[in-house]
Amino acid sequence: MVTIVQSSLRERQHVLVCQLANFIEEQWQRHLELSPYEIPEDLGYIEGNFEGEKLVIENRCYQTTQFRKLHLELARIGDRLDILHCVMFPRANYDLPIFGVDLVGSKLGIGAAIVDLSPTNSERLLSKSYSQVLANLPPMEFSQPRDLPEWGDIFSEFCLFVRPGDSYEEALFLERVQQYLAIHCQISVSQSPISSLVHKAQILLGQHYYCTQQQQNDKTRRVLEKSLGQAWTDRYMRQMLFDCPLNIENY
Ligand code: BLA
Repeated sequence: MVTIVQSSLRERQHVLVCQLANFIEEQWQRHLELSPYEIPEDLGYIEGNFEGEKLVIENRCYQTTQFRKLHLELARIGDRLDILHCVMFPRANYDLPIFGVDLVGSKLGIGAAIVDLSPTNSERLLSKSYSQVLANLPPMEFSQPRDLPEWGDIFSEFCLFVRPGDSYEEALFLERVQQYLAIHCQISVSQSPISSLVHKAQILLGQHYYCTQQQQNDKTRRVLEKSLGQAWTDRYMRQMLFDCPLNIENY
């Protein structure tokens, strides 16, 4: 049993980042039984500097029966960029989608807000238990929807990617993430583990593909490389953000 301790970084971040971080941890504590997760050495709390601008990264990771890794990352670059990144990686014996959310904010507001429940099974389709509930959520209108990049074929039809136009749309986005996460936590704890080795291998390959595609996000890479250099960024993206061991023992 793990108790989550509040962090200080989020209090200095964009209000939507802070609200979402608090909500994610509250849901994790409420629905899941969290165990500690060992973060690779020196990748938990990071400080970097580039041309006098400070980069701070704070990582929280847990594991549960259903999830090999729950990851919440908060980052701040100088006083110009605020980032929330969260991914829930299921274990190979649970046929569950990957919940992912990314918020990128600047002084001008949140420029990118994306949330999805991404299927990683061989058909790359969400199961009925998910798609029926998600399809029945009340529709939401955003003034500035954004187009997914080329590597974004991993996302589902329910992926929401927008630039929230004002604080009303920020609140609307928060509500959507809350709905996706609550649905995901509820369904995942009611699922039975699978035993078929073939099925597990398919899930593992699906996760591997998800991670390979996410590693192609040049915008994330560029931001990190500027403060922390190319070699470090590569290791961080492969080992911390989107690690995907192909060894079934690690799930
Ligand atoms: C976009 N991610 C971005 C952008 C930046 C980051 C600077 C560009 C913002 C914009 O176009 O307005 C930066 N994101 C980061 C950094 C970290 C981070 C530095 O998480 C971590 C240290 N990204 C994810 C997850 C998803 C995701 C989990 O980490 C989705 C579930 C998506 N981010 C995502 C997408 C884009 C993005 C789709 C837009 C990319 C594009 O338009 O090319």
